[in-house]
Amino acid sequence: MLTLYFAAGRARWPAYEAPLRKALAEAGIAAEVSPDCADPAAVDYIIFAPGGEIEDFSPFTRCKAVLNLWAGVEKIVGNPTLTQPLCRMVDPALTAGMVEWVLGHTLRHHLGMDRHIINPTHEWDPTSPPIATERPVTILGLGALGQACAGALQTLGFPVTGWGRTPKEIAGLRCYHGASGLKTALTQAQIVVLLLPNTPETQNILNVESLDWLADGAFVLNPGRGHLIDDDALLAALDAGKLGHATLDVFRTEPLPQDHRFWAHPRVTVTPHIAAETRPVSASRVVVENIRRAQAGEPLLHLVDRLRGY
Ligand code: NDP
Ligand code: OXD
Repeated sequence: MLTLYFAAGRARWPAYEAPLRKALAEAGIAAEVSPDCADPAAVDYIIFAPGGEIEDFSPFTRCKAVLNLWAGVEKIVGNPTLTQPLCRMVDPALTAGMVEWVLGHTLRHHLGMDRHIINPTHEWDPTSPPIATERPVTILGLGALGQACAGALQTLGFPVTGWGRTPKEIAGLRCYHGASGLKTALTQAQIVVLLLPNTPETQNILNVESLDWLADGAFVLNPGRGHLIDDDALLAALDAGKLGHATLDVFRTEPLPQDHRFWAHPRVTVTPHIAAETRPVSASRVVVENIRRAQAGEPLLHLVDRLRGY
């Protein structure tokens, strides 16, 4: 009988209890799963989320893996007490949510929907937007989420360019990588979507210099992490008319402080870190599959590289 410690916050336990037990039963794994932990040395696996119960992992001497419910791991990856393997979340339902958020906000800006939804003077302006094939989109980050969003945007006809750390060949996608590829990937992009993790290398990737490479009037969508953008540079580019709009889901400080300029800026849309949520039913299956793998001596899925930070 395995012992699983649900250290992902008591508030989440009611939503996860039944899906986890069901997924364990379906996988034929005998396990006790609980949000209580009487004996850390008896725990086989930790199901974790930031803001949960654990800061010091050292008493969990028998633990074979820490299974994060979040895709982003910046809040745990540098924890010096964590010596166990760490897996991040790749959840098909979370991915679906991200695709919908990115498609929705891309289409809003692409079609210029605000002009018609907010039209207090009843202006009759029959200007048509370009069609998708005329609107280049660049996605920074070609991981689980970036690739899913790229595929969905391509299906609608957008020419999509992607950028990551390592070289990639993905059908229909122009892929660039590394510092040298960033300028090419961003140059003349009309919409840029940030789906990078927060690591020391990715902080402020959109800054005074790189914002200037975008097409005039470009739109920025950031469902990745707030640290990817130099906020002052973004606001300056909006104020100068270089950018058309920024739709931001993630921020350096969350909740976004009430006095932050993003709230009041007419060309910034704030969404409250809701682009994509881990969903208990599908995420429980992912967690349990990793427990099955670890017990069978098979490689873990979505293992975090602690040195790379994602
Ligand atoms: P992945 O780990 O699958 O992908 C990360 C991508 O970023 C990879 O393509 C990787 O390149 C690239 N990358 C990392 N570091 C660099 C670098 N220094 N230079 C260039 N590219 C780099 O992550 P996911 O796609 O699953 O998630 C991405 C992020 O989305 C998460 O880390 C999280 O911050 C955010 N997120 C936000 C949510 C929300 O609700 N707002 C919900 C879920 C996630 P390579 O492929 O070469 O390794
Ligand atoms: C995540 C997130 O990383 O919700 O999963 O941002």
